[in-house]
Parts: sequence; C-alpha cells; structure tokens
Amino acid sequence: MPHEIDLRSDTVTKPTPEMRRVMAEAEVGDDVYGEDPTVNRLEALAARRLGKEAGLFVATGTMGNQVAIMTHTQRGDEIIVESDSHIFMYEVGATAVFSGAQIRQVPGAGGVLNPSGVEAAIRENDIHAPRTSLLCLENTHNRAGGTVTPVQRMRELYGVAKRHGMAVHLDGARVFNAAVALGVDAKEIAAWTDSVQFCLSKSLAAPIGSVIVGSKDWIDRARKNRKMMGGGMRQAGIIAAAGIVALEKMVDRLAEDHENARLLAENLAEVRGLRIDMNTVQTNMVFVDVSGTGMTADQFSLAGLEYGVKFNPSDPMKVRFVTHKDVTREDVLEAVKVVRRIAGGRQ
Ligand code: TLP
Repeated sequence: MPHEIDLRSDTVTKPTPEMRRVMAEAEVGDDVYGEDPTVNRLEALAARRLGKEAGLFVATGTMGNQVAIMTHTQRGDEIIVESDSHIFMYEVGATAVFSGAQIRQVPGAGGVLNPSGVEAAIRENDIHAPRTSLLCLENTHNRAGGTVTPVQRMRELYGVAKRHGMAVHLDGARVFNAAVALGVDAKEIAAWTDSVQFCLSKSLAAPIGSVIVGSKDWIDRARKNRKMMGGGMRQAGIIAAAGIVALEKMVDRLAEDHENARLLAENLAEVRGLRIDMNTVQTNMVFVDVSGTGMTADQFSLAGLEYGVKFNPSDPMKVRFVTHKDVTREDVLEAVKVVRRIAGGRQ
C-alpha cells in the first residue's frame, strides 16, 4: 500500500522533530500573568518579523481574526471584507456573535480588492447608516486560489481606509507565502495594515497557534478580548516553542511548496475534463474545476480517497489541492497519476 498523500490543506502538516524537542524542553510560566518566557519570546519575535510593536499568541486563525475585529470595532459597526473572504465564509458567523458588527462584502478580482470598489462601499456619515470602521484584507486569499495582493495595492487600500478614518486588519493566515511569492519581507506587506493575524499552524507547520500583531496599546486591548473569549492560556510556552521554530526555520522553504503547486497545476491542466485558471496558481494552492469529467467535486474527492490521495471539494464542481512541507515533488507526480486515472474513468 503506497503512503497516503494528503493535499487537503497545509493545516495537516506535522510538527518537525525540532519542534517536538523544543516543546518538550520549553521554559514555561503562567501566561495569563504574563510570565511565560517562551510565549513572550514568540510574541516579540512575531511583532519584529511583521514590523509591529507587539504580538499576542492565540489558539487559532479564527480566534486571531475575531479578537482583532472585536478590538477594532464597536457593536453595530459595518466592516468591509472581500466577498469570498475566510472571515465571511468560514468563521461560523463569529463576527456577528462576538463583535455585533455587520459584514459588507465587496467583490475583488482574484481575491484582490479594488480601491474604488472599497471606497464606494464606505458609508456616508448619515443618521441611518452604520459606521464603517474596519477594512479586512486577506493575503494570500484562500478561496481565490491562494492569490497574492501586491504591496502597492495594499498601500492603495490602506490609503482609502485612512482617508475615511478606518482601521485595516490583514487576515494573513498565509502572509509568509505571500511574502515569498512577492520576493519581499513580510514587513513590507504588514506596513499597510494596523493589525495582522498570521497562522503558525498552516504552511509553517507548527501544531497549534496564530499570532496577532499591532501597536502596543491595541494589543493590550486585544489581550483583554482574548481573555473574554476564553483564550487566556496558561503554560502555553509548550506550544509557543514550536511557533518560534516555525517562524525561524520554516519560512524560507515555502518556495518549494509553491514550485510543487505549479508542477501539480501544469500537469493537471493537461488532463481532459479538468479546468484550472493558471493565473490563480501563485502560491501553494490549486483549484480544479472537475465539471468536464461528469463527476461532482464530492464524487471526485471520494474517488481520490480510494487511491490514498486526499483533497477537498471547495465548491460543488471544484476541488482544492494544497501543497505543504509533508508533500514531496514525487508525491505531487504520484497524485497527478491518480487524478488522471480518476478523470479518465468516466470518459
Ligand atoms: N483555513 C482552512 C479552512 O478553514 C478553510 C484551510 O484549510 O485553508 N484565514 C484563512 C485565510 C484561512 O485559510 C484559515 C483556515 C483561517 C483564517 C482560520 O484558521 P484556523 O483554522 O486556525 O481557525
């Protein structure tokens, strides 16, 4: 039986041996008292890497985004997000529950928002209108295909938000993928935001956790909101230790995942019945329209499972493949063979 090839998400990455070792040996304390030296080290490192004053370790990307939204908004505010953003699509309506804010969806092109589209959605100062207080960006953009918003566009969007007195939060679950794809330091992306959430547990392969970064004052307030959400963890240095390795050792290798995604996309694009928008293949994701095979995305994914190749349906007719550190070039070529076999089955 060949080994399983898991392309469902980069969230499936296993911690490296070094991560496990530093977890076992981590110096810890009670983080609610601010006394966990390893958490403090991770938060300071994360802030430095993103060019912000302070950081806050949170359990998940969802928690990071929601603590950030809550810290930026008041109840009844409106926030602008890209129509297909993770915050809107996949966070279980949390913005309504925790922040009492309503979401205004603005469509982007390939996940990239247009400054004039954002500006048009900002509410007038009218007695009937909610206050538009926050713009949320997503870089890389998951549902658009792992697409990248260039630094110049981040800057333009930030300019629009600032002209209207709004804050900018970046859902940077995969901001280091964006930085590697753009060939820039992640700081250059983060410069055009007030806060960033990034995940340690996705392409950077840590087992748990995200960090939010921002100004010192903003992080102080976010820390209180995290506590309210039940996210005040105690000897969290055990997991923060792996996060430090993730930031120090796992960023530079992301280019390899991007090459593997490109290789996968180029090969799958040749398979009859499959359609891929190659323009969207910019980082570690490949979205494939399977409608030409006569199968639904669910059926297609189930067929993959039978051959030990896992990938997720993302839409009724689309499947998503994500490359990551536990998938080699050989695995990618093996997955191509399997997918070709499945696609051929109904022709
Ligand atoms: N994304 C997951 C699923 O929830 C879809 C995945 O497999 O890609 N922002 C972005 C852009 C994300 O892609 C995700 C997770 C999150 C936030 C949330 O992170 P977690 O899962 O840690 O809450």
